Amino acid sequence: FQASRAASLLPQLLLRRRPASAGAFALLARPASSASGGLPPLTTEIHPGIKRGAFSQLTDADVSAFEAIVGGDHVIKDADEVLSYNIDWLRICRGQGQLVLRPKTTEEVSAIVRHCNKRRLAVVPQGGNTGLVGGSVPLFDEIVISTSRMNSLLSIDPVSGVLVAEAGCVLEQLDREAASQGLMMPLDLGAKGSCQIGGNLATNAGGLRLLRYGSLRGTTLGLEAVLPTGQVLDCLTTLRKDNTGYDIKQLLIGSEGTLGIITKAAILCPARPKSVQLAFLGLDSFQAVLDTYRLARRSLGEILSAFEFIDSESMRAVKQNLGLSCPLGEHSFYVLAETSGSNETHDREKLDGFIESVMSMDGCATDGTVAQDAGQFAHLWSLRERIVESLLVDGYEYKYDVSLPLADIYRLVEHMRTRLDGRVIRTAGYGHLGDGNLHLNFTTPKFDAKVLELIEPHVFDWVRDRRGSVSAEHGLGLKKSQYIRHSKADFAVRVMAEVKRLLDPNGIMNPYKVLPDE
Ligand code: FAD
Ligand code: 2HG
Ligand code: ZN
Repeated sequence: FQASRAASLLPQLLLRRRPASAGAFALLARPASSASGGLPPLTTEIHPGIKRGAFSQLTDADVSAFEAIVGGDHVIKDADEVLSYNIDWLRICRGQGQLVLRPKTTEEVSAIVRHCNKRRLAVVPQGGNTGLVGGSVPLFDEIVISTSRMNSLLSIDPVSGVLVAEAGCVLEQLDREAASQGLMMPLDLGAKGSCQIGGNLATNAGGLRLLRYGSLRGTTLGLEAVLPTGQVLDCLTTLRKDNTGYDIKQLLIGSEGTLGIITKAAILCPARPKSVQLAFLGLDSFQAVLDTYRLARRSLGEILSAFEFIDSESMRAVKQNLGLSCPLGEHSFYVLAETSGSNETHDREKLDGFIESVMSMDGCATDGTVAQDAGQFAHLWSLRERIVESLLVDGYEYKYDVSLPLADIYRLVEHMRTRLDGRVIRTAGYGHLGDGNLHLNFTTPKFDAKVLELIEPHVFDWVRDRRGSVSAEHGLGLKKSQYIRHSKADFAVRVMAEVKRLLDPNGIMNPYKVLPDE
């Protein structure tokens, strides 16, 4: 698997073999060697302004009631065991929860929540705990309700492509089950080995192939959830078309655990592609990235399944911090363009045509290679998927996930690079170009309040001024909730608060998240 210069690329294309399937995306573990290895500070120390809501304190009688519902083995009280449920994946939030409940059924979730609502006990729903905005862990003593034991696949219909599963099913496992029926899950992300479908729905996760398969708002046909009062909302239809009244399930999708606990979902799975190809290109300007994307849309059309970009700083992070090798030389930008289709000969002709045009167009890609087997396919994807993990090795990470008009996407990175010059280890920009979604990250050896002051709210203001979104796909959680008005009209936020009050009159469901302080 050699780096191929422009001149040698086309002959190589004629010889390549292609992977039969989309390869395996293993769980991206959080690096143990991260400089932020110790316990993160308590979130309440970082955010002293947030005051505990007027919730009750947990009593022995509450614990006994929970034990009666889920069984003693599924009530975690041991402080060491509870700790991992209090800390987020990025290790920048640490809550003070004392209790974790691990229900098995919707009825158990309902009984727990009913009790909590009656007693005014605050709760946090938690899936795989891979969320990146501090939404999945407590701040104070909220009770964690983990969906991990609710992990049964309920049905897959190979004809309609509808899969029905409990919320705690891990995405990668569902994808394997779907594969056994010639189907695939419509979303894929680096955390697929740990994140759960309930968590994906709660965050409306986007991921690597949204450009092709669309958002979970479109592919979710039905959903069951336990509302903050303990009532079960049964919208678990498997129909493609159902225009009877308001689509209440959409309220739960993307609500980040603040409106209820998703317990089951029906997802429409596309057919698994028979042929998947991956081109990896080196480019020397962001304009070239945009031109290449335009060309990809035109020449690859319906088979284009991902178009991701990586800047040189992000590439340096995976090389330096994880020791991964890049098959191309140094470039300002890299692009992964993937196709998924049903006819290898046809797809291959299209990809060859695309690469030929890209390489011959002045100012477009100057270097490139194509995955020739499943191993190369997985390796090329790991250069993109493992950036998130590699940045953590630097020490402390300041993470932003924004939507912007394509023309502005990289201007923001350049602007911030200048602003933070000399103060950070790196300013890295990468993301889902096809979705207009930039992942902008800054790293320092350890937390630096001055750096944070230079970033926030400046970066959010910059995005607002260009009518972008301050959260493209990770959600608002705890970290971005105060900036919701940068992307939503004041009245829209008031309507959201009314909806929250209607469904959660006591405010017990994931407090302090998503909506700003009153
Ligand atoms: P958690 O982290 O446990 O929870 C996330 C939020 O959802 C919390 O607010 C929680 O309270 C709530 N929640 C969880 N389960 C439920 C439930 N059953 N009912 C109600 N609320 C619930 N995101 C993207 O959009 N695209 C990506 O490409 C992407 N890549 C990632 C790569 C890595 C390596 C990592 C670590 C994260 C990535 N993410 C990405 C972040 C993403 O939000 C999560 O990976 C995933 O969707 C969260 O699922 P989870 O089960 O881990 O949820
Ligand atoms: C990805 O696309 C994830 O890799 C994580 O959404 C992005 O952490 C990030 O910046
Ligand atoms: Zn992403």
